[in-house]
Parts: sequence; structure tokens; C-alpha cells
Amino acid sequence: MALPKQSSLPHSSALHTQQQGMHQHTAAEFSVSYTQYLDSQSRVKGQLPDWAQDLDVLEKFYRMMTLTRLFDKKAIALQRTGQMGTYPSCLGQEAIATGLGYAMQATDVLAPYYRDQATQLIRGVKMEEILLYWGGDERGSEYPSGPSQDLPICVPIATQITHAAGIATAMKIRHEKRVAVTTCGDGATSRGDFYEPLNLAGAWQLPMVILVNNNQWAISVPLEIQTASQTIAQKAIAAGIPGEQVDGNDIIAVYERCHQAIERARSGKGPTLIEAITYRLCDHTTADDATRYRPPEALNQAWKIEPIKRLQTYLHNEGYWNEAKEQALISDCEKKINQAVESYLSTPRQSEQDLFDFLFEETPHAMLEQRQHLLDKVAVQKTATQRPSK
Ligand SMILES: Cc1ncc(C[n+]2csc(CCOP(=O)(O)OP(=O)(O)O)c2C)c(N)n1
Ligand SMILES: [Mg+2]
Repeated sequence: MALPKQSSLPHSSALHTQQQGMHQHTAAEFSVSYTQYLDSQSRVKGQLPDWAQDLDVLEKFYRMMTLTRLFDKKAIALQRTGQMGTYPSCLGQEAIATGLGYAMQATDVLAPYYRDQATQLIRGVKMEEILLYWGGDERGSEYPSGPSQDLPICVPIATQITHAAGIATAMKIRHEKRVAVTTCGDGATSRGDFYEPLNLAGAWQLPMVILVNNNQWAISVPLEIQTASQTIAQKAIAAGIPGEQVDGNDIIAVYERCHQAIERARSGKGPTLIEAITYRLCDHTTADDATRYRPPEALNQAWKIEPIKRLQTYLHNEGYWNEAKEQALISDCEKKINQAVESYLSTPRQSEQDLFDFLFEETPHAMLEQRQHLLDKVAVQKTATQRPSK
């Protein structure tokens, strides 16, 4: 195919007119807000929202963040002792998932990624279900007594955003007063599966909220080489969606902005993207060793601004928290976690043949042989398994 002559290219003709003195004006202007109520020293910046004057509410947030952190620690211990598979810690990112969970209504739908432990717990997913999932048992994604319309944890990066756009489309067509809420990491925002549903959400004004956990890393890739975009929030603006930043270590800011965005979507005013800025205090997953690429200074600095201590200091300064309450909370959390671990470890394993039996309506002949081969192998190995079989 012949290339167009240089003079017919649009940019060269624009340049030509400009050289003749064409007037230029600003075609559009945008800005990205950043919300913080509790600064890194736990001091209140400006005026707290009314709901945050109620210290009982903040205590509820604090309890959930603490439960999440202790649960997370136990999950890592289960993996390290060979009792669970690879697990992605949410250490340091608890305020994001907690604030989001409390901002959602039960009838909303969550399309989560893998660091939303707190959101899931708030929505009624059981700790043992999360452990089952990371133990390789898909029944952990069923939530029969919890949010049965929520999607399973999504490991394929950014694909959950496309699912959420589909769900939000259905909600819009049915005139439901519900919101599809999805989450992803900073790295996920480089993918097509991020931009495409974002465009759709803007074009169709879908009842959808996207919360980005910007923890500064995508495995070993730091944000500064992940994207040349000044903020992640501004990626939404290109799709005609409001995009904003919050301090992801300030649960008051996270809850307030998520609540506003979710209610905005519910009232038919369209989608919002919130970029919550935090830091991944853990390895990427238990399969990672971040000491190989993460500068220790940055990690030390990040520990100074982490979310749980920040709220604890605030509650303490308000005369609302003390060591005795802290100890009681920790032992209560540990009791609940230990019960969940027991329940997880005593769950009968799924039958190995399920792998074949639910794949085709009628299992093909070649697979029947493979099925038998597997069953023979499993019979030999059975004594070595950690969890009991059905
Ligand atoms: C489609 C796809 N590509 C690659 C991976 C491998 N992978 C797992 S996590 C990850 C990085 C994700 O980083 P980010 O979006 O910032 O989320 P974070 O893990 O930091 O919370 C990658 C590339 C994957 N799971 N799915
Ligand atoms: Mg990340």
C-alpha cells in the first residue's frame, strides 16, 4: 500500500496553518483531586465528614482492619507450612478493602481481585472460604451463606473489570438501583482489559465504581516504569469518567470517597474511578521475595504511614482506645481465625474425578482412560495428603 504524500498528512498541514498564525486555545482542562482526612501523623486535616465524628463507626473499621491483618498473617503461615497454596498478602492495604466493603450495600455486586480480603469478609464471605480458595478448592468461591452474586477472586489481571462492566450493563437495562464495584492494582491499569470496560462505562454511563489499589508495585515492576501517566485517576478522565485520588492509608478518606462514588452511581449519575494510594508492605505473594528488588528505605518509610497504626493513634488520642481494648480485640480475632483454620483444614477434599466429571456432558473415551489413571495414582498417594478425602 502506498503511503500518503508527506504534504497530505494531517499533522503537517496543521503545522502549516499554525505557521500562518492560527489561533490556539485550550480545548479542555482537567484536574485530579486528592482526598485525605487523617494525615500520616493521625492529625485531622480540615473538617471530618459527619459520620466520622462517631467513634463507634471508626472502631468498627479498626476492628475489621485488625482482623484482616491477623488473618493475613495466619494465611501466610498456612502456606509456609505446606497447608495452603500461593497466597497474596494484603499487608498495608487493609484500609482500601475495608473502606470499600463498608461503603457498599448488600445488593451491590463485587468483582474483586486478590487483595480484597477485608471487602469480602465485610460482605459475608467466610475466612475459611478464602482459605479454601487459596488451598486450590473452588468451593471457596461459592459463598452459599454470603454474597452469592459476588464474583470469585480474580487472578487474571484486569479481566474482572470487563465482568463488572457487563454486570453494570445488566443493572442499567433492568433499572436496578444497584452498583457493580470492581477493584484492581496499579499494574492492571496498563492492560486493554482496563481501558475497554472503562470506555464502555463512560459511553453508557454505567452504574459502576472502579477502585484501584495503587500499591506502587506490579510484582517487581515499580509504578514509575509501569506508566508515564502522572496519575492513574486521569486514565478515567480520558473515558469521560470522573477520576480521583485518595490516601489509601486513611480509611476515613477511602470510605467517604467510595461511599460518594457508589451512591452517585446508584442514583444514575454514572461511574467513578478512585485511585487509592498506598504501599505494598508485603511480598507480591508467598511465591515472591521482594528483598531482591525493593529498596529497604522505601519500605521503612512506608511502614511509618501504614493505615492501622494511623487509625489506632487517632482513636488513642481521642481517649477511645487503650492497651486492654487492643489485647481483647487481638484475642477475639485470633479465636475467630483459629476456628476458620480448623474448619478449612477439616473440609473434606473434593473428589479427584470431579476434574473430569464436570468438564463434558459425556466424558470422551480418551479422558476416561486418563480419569482412571488419575484415580489409580491418587489411591497410591492418599496416605501422604494433609487434608482428609471425601
Ligand atoms: C493476564 C495476566 N497476566 C499476568 C499475570 C501475572 N501477574 C500476577 S499479579 C501481576 C501484577 C499485578 O500488579 P498490580 O496490578 O499492580 O496488582 P498488585 O498485585 O500489586 O496488587 C501479574 C503481572 C496474571 N495474573 N494475569
Ligand atoms: Mg500493584
